[in-house]
Amino acid sequence: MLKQSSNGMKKVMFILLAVLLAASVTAVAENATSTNGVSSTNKIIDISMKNAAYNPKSVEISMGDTVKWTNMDSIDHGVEGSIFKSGVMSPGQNYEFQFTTPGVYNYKCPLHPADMTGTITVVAKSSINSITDAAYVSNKTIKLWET
Ligand SMILES: [Cu+2]
Repeated sequence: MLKQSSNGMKKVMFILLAVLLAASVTAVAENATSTNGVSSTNKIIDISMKNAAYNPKSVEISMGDTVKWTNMDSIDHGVEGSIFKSGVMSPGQNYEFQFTTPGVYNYKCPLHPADMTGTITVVAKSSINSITDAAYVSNKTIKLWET
C-alpha cells in the first residue's frame, strides 16, 4: 500500500520533471531563434543630404537593413520613393526606412526632383550561406550516424 503510493508519487514527479524539461528546451529554442534571427544582423546605412545631393547616391544593402537619411544641408530636402516618403525634412532632421523586400528602389527629393536622385538596391541574404549551412548540418548528421 505504502509502496504503491510511493510509486505513484514517483510517476507524478517524473511527469512534472518532463514537463519542466520540455518547457526549458522550448525556451532555449526560442532564444536561439531571436539571437540568430534576421534582426540581430540588420544594419543602419547612413545617407547624408548636402549641397542638394544624396551621399552616397547609390547604395547596396541587405534585406532587413535600415537606411537613415540626414539633412546636413542649409535648405529643406526630402526622400520620395515607391514605398517610402519622408515629407519635407528641415536641416538637421533625419528619416529612417527599413527595407524588407529585395529590389531596386529609385528615389528623389520632392523639392529638387530634377537633379537630386538616388538608388537603394536591396539584395536577399546570401544564398551561398544557406547552402553552406545545409552542408554543415548534413555533415553533422552523417557524423552522428557513424558514431
Ligand atoms: Cu532637395
